[in-house]
Amino acid sequence: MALDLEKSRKFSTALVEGLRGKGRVLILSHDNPDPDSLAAAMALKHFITVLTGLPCVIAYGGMIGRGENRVMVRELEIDAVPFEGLDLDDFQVVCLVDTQPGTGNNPLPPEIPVHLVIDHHPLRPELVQNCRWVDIREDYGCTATILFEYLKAQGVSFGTKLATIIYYAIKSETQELGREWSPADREAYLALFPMVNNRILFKITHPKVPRGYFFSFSKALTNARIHDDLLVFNLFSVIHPDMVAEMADFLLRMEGISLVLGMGLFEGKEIVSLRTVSIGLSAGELIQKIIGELGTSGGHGMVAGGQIPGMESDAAAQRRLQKVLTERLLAHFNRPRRRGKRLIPY
Ligand SMILES: [Mn+2]
Repeated sequence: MALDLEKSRKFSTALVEGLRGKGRVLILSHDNPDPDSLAAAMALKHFITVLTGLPCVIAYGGMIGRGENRVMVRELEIDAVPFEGLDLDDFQVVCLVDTQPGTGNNPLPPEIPVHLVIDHHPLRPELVQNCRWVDIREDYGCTATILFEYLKAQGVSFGTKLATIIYYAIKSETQELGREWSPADREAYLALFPMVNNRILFKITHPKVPRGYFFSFSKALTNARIHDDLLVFNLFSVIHPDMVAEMADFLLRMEGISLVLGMGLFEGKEIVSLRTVSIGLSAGELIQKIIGELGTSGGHGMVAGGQIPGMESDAAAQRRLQKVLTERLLAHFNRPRRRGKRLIPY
């Protein structure tokens, strides 16, 4: 058995008992939420609503930008609201899914107490020491899989929409069980498959995208520099923050490239993305080394991201930052400090 139903039953039973009689619940995903964090939030909301009757609000920082995710939210009726504008005094319970307090990738001010954390990113003990319930499983490919376990362990039934949400989360987060998946993710994926609305799933995986999307492709290609098996690209300004990660995945397809570092500016914040196919390299640790004191970052083995606040929008500042990040990357691998070859020659 891959699913750890015993652990999930114990944890979720204690959670339900502790929540009884409390007031409104806030469920927060990470900034610019991806399908995994939205699915985990929706599943947690369903779980709490069914078992305790407490009202829940799902909120996020940043924006939902990627075409697939926008279709997912619309077609599967994900009722998440922007964090901005919420009054935190309205909530008695605060939950974080797919993120941890104070990591820099969620909108919660550090002084606000967090009661529940469910995540699969590397545990940062100092950040969760004051939280009452913590379930962090670093060996899981998806946070949504942990929530699937709670629903199963407690015998909570759910419909085709939530099944499709969790299924798509596992599909996209693990690239169809190809990247950083665990046996539990696989079991959840297979169990959900018969319940999925495949007509909606097709709409999600084939979204229409704005014209600006193709500008990003063009910029990613023309601004990419290759240092042997490393590729660095700079999108300068982007139409939404998820664009950087999407282009990083795209460029990682190139033969001979084992690692991609990308960056792009959105609303004064530099969004940095790192992708690698090298097993054994920790992308999460490497990005912390590269971004260092400039901002915040984190991630898993093959996928990581970071953000640098207060960036100037002019091209010169962008090039300076690109130089700094590239030099740190090259230094980590003991490579010579060169400008790198262009991906597309003039
Ligand atoms: Mn995740």
